[in-house]
Amino acid sequence: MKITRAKVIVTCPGRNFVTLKIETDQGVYGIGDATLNGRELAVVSYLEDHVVPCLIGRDPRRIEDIWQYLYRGAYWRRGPVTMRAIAAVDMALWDIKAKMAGMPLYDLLGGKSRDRVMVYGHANGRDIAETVDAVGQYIDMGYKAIRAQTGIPGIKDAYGVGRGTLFYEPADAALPSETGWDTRKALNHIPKLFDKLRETYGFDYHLLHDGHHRYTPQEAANLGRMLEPYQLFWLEDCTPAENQEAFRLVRQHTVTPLAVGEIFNTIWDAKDLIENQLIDYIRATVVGAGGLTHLRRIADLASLYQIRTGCHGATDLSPVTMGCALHFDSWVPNFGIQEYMRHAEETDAVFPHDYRFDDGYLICGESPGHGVDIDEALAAKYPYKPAYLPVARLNDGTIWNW
Ligand code: KDG
Ligand code: MG
Repeated sequence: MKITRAKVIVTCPGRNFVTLKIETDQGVYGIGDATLNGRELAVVSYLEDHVVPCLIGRDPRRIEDIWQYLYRGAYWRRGPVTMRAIAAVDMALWDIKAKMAGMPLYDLLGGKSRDRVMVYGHANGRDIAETVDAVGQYIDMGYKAIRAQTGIPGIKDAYGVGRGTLFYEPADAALPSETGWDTRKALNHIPKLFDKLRETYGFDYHLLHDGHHRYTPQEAANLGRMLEPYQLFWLEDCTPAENQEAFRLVRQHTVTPLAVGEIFNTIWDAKDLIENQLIDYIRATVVGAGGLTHLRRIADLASLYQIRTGCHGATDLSPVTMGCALHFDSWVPNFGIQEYMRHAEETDAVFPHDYRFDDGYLICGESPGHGVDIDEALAAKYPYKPAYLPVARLNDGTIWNW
């Protein structure tokens, strides 16, 4: 069996996506996601110029060998561009193998460990009242877990507050827009949001919050401690994790569960966090961390320390990643939760898929492979549109973490 062709498809049905389609001499094809928000065309070039030529003629069944070939063989390891390209190839190859086997992907991974996958939605509002209302709308839709973000008085466009209350799309302009940050104001305001949420909806629902790397370790520890009375499911990305040791300080001061990893590329980004039990949830996902082949390794290491998974699932991760993540979530023994930001209708139309939402859970389909396809004719109707993530600045103009 041989790979005969690999095609990179760029489309913008509501937002940009980069998709890899690998075709074989046996008529079976596989689909992978390679989207890197705000830096899409770098991955397109990496794939078209440096990966696709090396794939033609290879046996697509040798998933592990091809992964190692692209990772070790390039000499230049790791990094978001490299690992997204590898992830796209890996997803497509698992898709091909599962289609050949006539199995849904979760069966090939080892079979289901659960019937359905608990997801969390992203509720936001310009102020506390709007966010409380948005959380209520998620509860009405059946969600058991909701991440709550709110506008903060005196901060221009705080993270997580988008157009409308149930939809969030951070890549919003042809050049990066500028948002603000002020930790003092955030520390004053965020606990009030969770106080109101618990007062309104009680303690039966899981509540989450994303700090989006804005706090220093000491500030994050302070926030974690102030949020303890509200029993969060997790506090996400409370401080940057390039220095994995930073989480020790946060950990020492709060029992609020900690989650991190949406920008991690490999197991090396998480090794110290996991081995020292500095986090409770690892948020790496299929497209970010080198595909299913590598994500499995991260999850297995985490399982030794009772750390559970919580895959990133924002709108910039295409339905292809969501499909793969759901097969992974259905199988992985140490599953925690899955993020689920709904895609625009145009996105769903370009990527026909067999997963479905039911009462706060996503359920992956039974069709062979990962269950997500691409309608190429429809995709061609939505040309690429440059869109950047914003940057954040402090009041004095200093660039801050985003
Ligand atoms: O591309 C960046 C987004 O995926 C990110 O800002 C969303 O933090 C995010 C999340 O947790 O979904
Ligand atoms: Mg996040």
